[in-house]
Formats: sequence, structure tokens, C-alpha cells
Amino acid sequence: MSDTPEYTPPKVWTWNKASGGRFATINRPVSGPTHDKELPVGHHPLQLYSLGTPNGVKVTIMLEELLALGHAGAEYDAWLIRINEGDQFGSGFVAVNPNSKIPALLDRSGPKPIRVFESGAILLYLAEKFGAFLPNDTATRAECLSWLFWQMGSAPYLGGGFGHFYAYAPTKIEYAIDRFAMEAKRQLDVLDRRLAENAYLAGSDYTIADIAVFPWYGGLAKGWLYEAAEFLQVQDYKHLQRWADAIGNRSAVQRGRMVNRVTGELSSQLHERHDAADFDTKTQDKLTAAS
Ligand SMILES: N[C@@H](CCC(=O)N[C@@H](CS)C(=O)NCC(=O)O)C(=O)O
Repeated sequence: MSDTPEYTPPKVWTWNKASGGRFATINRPVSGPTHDKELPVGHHPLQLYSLGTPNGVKVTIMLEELLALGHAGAEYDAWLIRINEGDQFGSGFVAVNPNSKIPALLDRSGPKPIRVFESGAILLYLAEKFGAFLPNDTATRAECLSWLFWQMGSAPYLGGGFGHFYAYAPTKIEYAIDRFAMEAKRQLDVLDRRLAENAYLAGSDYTIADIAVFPWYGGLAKGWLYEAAEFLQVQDYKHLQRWADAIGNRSAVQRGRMVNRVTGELSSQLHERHDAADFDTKTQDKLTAAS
């Protein structure tokens, strides 16, 4: 066991602002806006307010996939919400997502704007709106929705549990890391077994279930999250690796991963996306850097 000193919780919890950890400055025990700030609005039917984290990337991948299929109505403006600077607590953002978390979508294509928050709800909304990446057949649709909701329920153990305690917490707590490493590996195994028998999560077709799961578990398998590839021995999940490679090679996925991204190589960061041509500038940057 670790030698972390014993903590006895007080009778009543109070907010310790100096709790430390990577996100200590933005965490609060209350909701609602902290300041007045309107959100910018662009020309396209869909306005996305987001950041290139695994939850944000689900939506930009979906939008790029829809555009690649020829759905012009999926044209979007992607605005950057810098959560480390508290943009999610501006009044305009809170009006679109009362939960103050990215991603948040405003569909302005109809007579009245429609807000959608929670990445799983956004994927489902877009899939239904455009009739894409959601199977029609009852059994396959049920399988797709089951994996979509599996992702929504499971990823908090990976991000808020394993990722938090392994990479971000101010002290390394053996008990917490053990508990969540075990759960992360169990989840990887769940996916690996499913993908041993199916090309994609819902069966033979690529769906919103894959789009939801890829940024988290594909990212973990490819070593993009928490520098934990060796610790979790992700190379052992062979079927997950095969699936992550197949999805990661899709050009819409590669574009979606660049949008609202603020980390990694500069040439892979497209802070805001307002036009398909915005990616060309970035490709040009990459070529210039390579020459
Ligand atoms: N269940 C939500 C989770 C969204 C979420 O946790 N977003 C994080 C970034 S990945 C965020 O905005 N955090 C800001 C904060 O907690 O203040 C979803 O899938 O949309």
C-alpha cells in the first residue's frame, strides 16, 4: 500500500480552492455563468462551440464525415472554447450548454435555433438529421446505440478516473491508479473482444458508435492519451489496434482531429474552422515545414 496520509473527511464538505491538479483553476462546485459574453455566430447552418479534446473531436469527425458524404447542410463554423481560460462559463456558452462543457452545437438551419449539448446527443441528432451513420435495421440500430451509450458511460472512468489520477492529480495515489487502470484495461478488453468478431462496433458498418469511441479508446490504443501506452500495454489489444488504424486512416477523421485543436504540432492545429479550404492552408504549412 502507499504511504499517503490518512484523510478523515470533515462533517461538511467545503470548497478548497487550492486543491491542486491540472484543472483546479476551472473546477467549481456551482454551475451557471461567471461573466457576460456572447458567442460568435458564422454563416453556416451549424455553429459548433468546442475544443479538440476526445469529446470535442467526436463531433468534428462526424461533421467532416457528413460533408465527405455530400451533405452540404452539415457545413459548420467551429469556434474555439478555451476551457482552461473559463470560456465555458460565459453567458452565451451557458445558454447553449447549461452544463458548461464542450462540445455544444447550435443548429440555425430552421426558423428557431436548436441547441444540442452532450457529445452523444449531438452525434445522434446529426445522424438523425442527415440519415447517416445510424443503421435503420432495428437490431443493428440497437447495437449501435448500445455502444454509443457504452462510450458515454465508460469514458468518465477512463478520463475522470484513470487519466485524472495517472496524469493530472497533484499526487500519485496508488489505490486510485490501481483501481482505474484495472477498469481502463477491462474496457479495452471489452472493445477488443467485440472487434475480434466485427469490423466495427455495431457490426459490418462504420457508425456513430465508432465515431464516439474512437477519440477515447482509439486514442488510448494509439498512445495519444495520458502517455499511458506502455503502462496499459495497449499493443496487446490487437483487434482494437486494427480498428483504430482503419478509422484513423479515414481522411474525414484526420480533418476532424485537426479542428479546434490547441496541442501537438502547429501544422495539425486548426483553431477555428469556417470553410473546407481552411484545411488546405494547414496542409500547405505542413509541406513548408517538411521542405
Ligand atoms: N459528457 C460530456 C462531457 C463533456 C466534457 O467533459 N467536456 C470537457 C472537455 S473534454 C469540458 O468541457 N470541461 C470543462 C469543464 O469541466 O469546465 C460530453 O460527452 O459532451
